Amino acid sequence: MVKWRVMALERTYAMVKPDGVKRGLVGEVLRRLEHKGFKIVGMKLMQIPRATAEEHYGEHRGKPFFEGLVSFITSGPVVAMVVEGENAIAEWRKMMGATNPKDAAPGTLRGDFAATIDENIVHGSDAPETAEREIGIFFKPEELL
Ligand code: IDP
Repeated sequence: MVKWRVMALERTYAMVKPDGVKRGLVGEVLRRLEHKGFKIVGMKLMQIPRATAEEHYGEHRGKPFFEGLVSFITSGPVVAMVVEGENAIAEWRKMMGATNPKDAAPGTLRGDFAATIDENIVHGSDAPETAEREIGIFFKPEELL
């Protein structure tokens, strides 16, 4: 039986979190994205305002780690990116590795570089609707080239 794999050209929101920027991992993240063949269509270094962080992580509001998460993500500059490629959403999530670095496979960014769930280096949208929402939070249409 022939199995068809549906490929889709997608855009996802990718971010190097403050710990990744502080630890000098921006180049490593970009290297992996470019080697994978992804196109960077938007990119900026920014300090996320608190209200933006609360909106971005809105689904976690009310959870015990929410305040810590917002404090952490606003604690220093991040590199915000829009990445385009075939199945970019799922592929970038694979490259990141599991949310908890203890479960992240070797060869993934979190598996190779992160130690704790609170500071796990990178972010990536988890679904097409999330990607659209997150890209809209961080980028104006004219910032995507
Ligand atoms: P993701 O970053 O892999 O998409 P999410 O579930 O969206 O994971 O959670 C967002 C971020 O919140 C995670 O990257 C992690 O830093 C933090 N987080 C998620 N769950 C926990 C938890 O149980 N304790 C502490 N931090 C958490």
